[in-house]
Amino acid sequence: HTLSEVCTCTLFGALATERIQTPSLFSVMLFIRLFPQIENRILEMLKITGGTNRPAIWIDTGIHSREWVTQASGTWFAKKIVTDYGTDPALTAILNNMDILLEIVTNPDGFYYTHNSHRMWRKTRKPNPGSSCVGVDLNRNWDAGFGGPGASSNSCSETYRGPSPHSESEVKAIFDFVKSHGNIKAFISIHSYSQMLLYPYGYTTTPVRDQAELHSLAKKAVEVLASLYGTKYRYGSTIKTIYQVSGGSVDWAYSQGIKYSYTFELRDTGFYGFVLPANQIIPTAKETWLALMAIMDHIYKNL
Ligand code: 0X9
Ligand code: ZN
Repeated sequence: HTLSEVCTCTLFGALATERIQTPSLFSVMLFIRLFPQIENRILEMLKITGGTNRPAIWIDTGIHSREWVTQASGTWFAKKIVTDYGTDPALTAILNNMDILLEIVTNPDGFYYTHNSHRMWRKTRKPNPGSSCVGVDLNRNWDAGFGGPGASSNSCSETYRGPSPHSESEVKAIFDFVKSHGNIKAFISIHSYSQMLLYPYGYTTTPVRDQAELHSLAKKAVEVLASLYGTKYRYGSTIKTIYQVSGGSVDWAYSQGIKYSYTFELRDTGFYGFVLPANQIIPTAKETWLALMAIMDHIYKNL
């Protein structure tokens, strides 16, 4: 699976703005890096750029297909970015120096399945050879403590890690992209639910070298998030704050030298869980955006 750059589109022109305002956002959003998966759907990444060869912020949503508020929030972020560029001075400064890369439907086969068969589906939809159980947990398939506790070797498990690191095409595509890009400053993976902001590691209690900075930036981000509606987030390392996770994407990203590697767990804390009511989508996106801006602003000021 190679990544072909179909189009590097600036979003600061009328074309993209127009496209992003159409009602069926998912189908029209651009734009680079397309390749077939098991059900021949494509992966799409929105690259928001105002120049060439810029450092970039990576944001993925929907790696777990049932976490619907994440894909919806990612869509809202895309619109927010193109709307606020040129108006919001902080965002404008960020985008004058950095790209934002948004992969909104990171698990398209799973996402389709949650709409048509099984709302609570989490994994991919690739059949596992020799098993009647389908799919791999894309957040256990990375080369970061792969095979250790905090993931399963059982293909029927919800946290099945897959046969080997980066065995899944959805993961390999991001792996190849991040490696070849070479200048990604932040890797932010957005999940739901739990209301947490997590930094590495998930697979070991050994603190990361940048723990102090990642911790204080997380504190700042959750404070600004709470300032809008009072939504309270816990924050800290994955293993100490949520549970042990091996083969997680942000642990891998950190191992690649991407210091600002964070996982968000959006609303709520379990009352509605994955089936968050629609009237909470925009409030969730708005408060999360404030936290993302705090992180991006910090990165921009420390470039
Ligand atoms: O278990 C997960 O993958 C995440 N929680 S969820 O309920 N959305 O499934 C937490 C992952 C946190 N961390 C890492 N990627 N290390
Ligand atoms: Zn998740």
